[in-house]
Amino acid sequence: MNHPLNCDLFCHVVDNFGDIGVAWRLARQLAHEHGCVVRLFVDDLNTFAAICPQIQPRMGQQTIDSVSILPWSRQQQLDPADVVVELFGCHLLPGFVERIQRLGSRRVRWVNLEHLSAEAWVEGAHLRPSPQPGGIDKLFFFPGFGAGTGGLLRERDLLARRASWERLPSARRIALRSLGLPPPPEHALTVLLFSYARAGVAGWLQAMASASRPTTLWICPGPMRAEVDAWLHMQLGTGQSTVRGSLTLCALPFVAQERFDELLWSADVCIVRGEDSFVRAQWAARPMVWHAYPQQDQAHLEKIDAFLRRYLRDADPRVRDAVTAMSEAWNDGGELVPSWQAFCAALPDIRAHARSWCEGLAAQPDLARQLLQALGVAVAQDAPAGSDPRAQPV
Ligand code: TRH
Repeated sequence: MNHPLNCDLFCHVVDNFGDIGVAWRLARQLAHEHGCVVRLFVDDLNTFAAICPQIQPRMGQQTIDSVSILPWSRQQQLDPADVVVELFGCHLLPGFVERIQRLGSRRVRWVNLEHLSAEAWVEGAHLRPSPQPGGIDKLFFFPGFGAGTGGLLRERDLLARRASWERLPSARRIALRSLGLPPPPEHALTVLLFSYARAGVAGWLQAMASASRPTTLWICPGPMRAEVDAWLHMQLGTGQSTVRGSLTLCALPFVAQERFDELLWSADVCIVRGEDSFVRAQWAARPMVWHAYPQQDQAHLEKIDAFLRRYLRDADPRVRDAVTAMSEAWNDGGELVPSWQAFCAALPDIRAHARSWCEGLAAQPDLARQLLQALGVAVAQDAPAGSDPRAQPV
């Protein structure tokens, strides 16, 4: 065959922004870096519009950034592409599944892209075929942190872009100004807060307000705004800032996903959540606190443990203890102040650790490349500018 690879991506938005956040990143990367013809089927265009403001939720089909975006129901009328990727086990409509089955596995490669976990079992489950009725296999593809997993989403130029941004002294000021935010006071510690609901932050906010070093806290839209408002005894509107002692608090607007990295790069400490912001904080090489998606059966505790064991394997004991204590305190809802103070005291070492972790991760091939390779698609080496990056079905 001599046509660019056609890929269908399917995203069911369960909640929040991570499902579509991951789908949108992968869709763009397949189109831009591998020349794939990508259709992205989404069941919630309103949520999509939050991370991609060009989306018009009332419009049916639309093309943005070389990706065709289609409402979920359109799968009823279309034939499957060469590659069909279900994100996070979302279920395709029966008619579409029947068409995959009719065409067979020589024509359609069917993948379930799973959730990210650092747990060891992932390596055994990655690339396992799951036989489906009709004699076709669905391939389980697991992102992950090591060899034997599908890796992490990382655009080809991401680390170079971050490096140029960091070299530009005015980059942070320009980014903040464009969001209507004042520059932080000189020598302030800057903290980006994008976590799930977490009660009991009053002591932590008070500790930052009473500290000798100024802190600027950028609060992303989400449930933590109410916690902060309760401590402030006022409602901090989007774009507004207020000062309490050494602490400046700013309520951020929701930014387009393309600009989210700049927020992480602007911060000294990133408090992130879920999957995508968690991964981006690692590519930002910033000290971070990860708030894992809370699960009813407490399965997230295993995930946190597995991640910390990997992340801190080569860390010195001070970094290990400080990061572990802060992460546990944030996730289990316990007292934050002692852990936060120890975390801040160890920050230069944690920063150095975050950098070397990021470099180590960057040595593994990125997820989009690994996905195509797992499907037997010939993928160009990191192509020099101007070369033809088109992935083709084999
Ligand atoms: O939003 P999340 O909690 O998403 C998810 C979902 O809960 C999902 O169901 C679950 O499967 C998954 O986590 C584990 O957190 P996450 O993954 O960090 O996704 C947030 C996305 O929103 C990410 O792509 C970054 C983006 N974002 C913006 O584009 N602009 C913003 O201003 C902010 C704060 C985030």
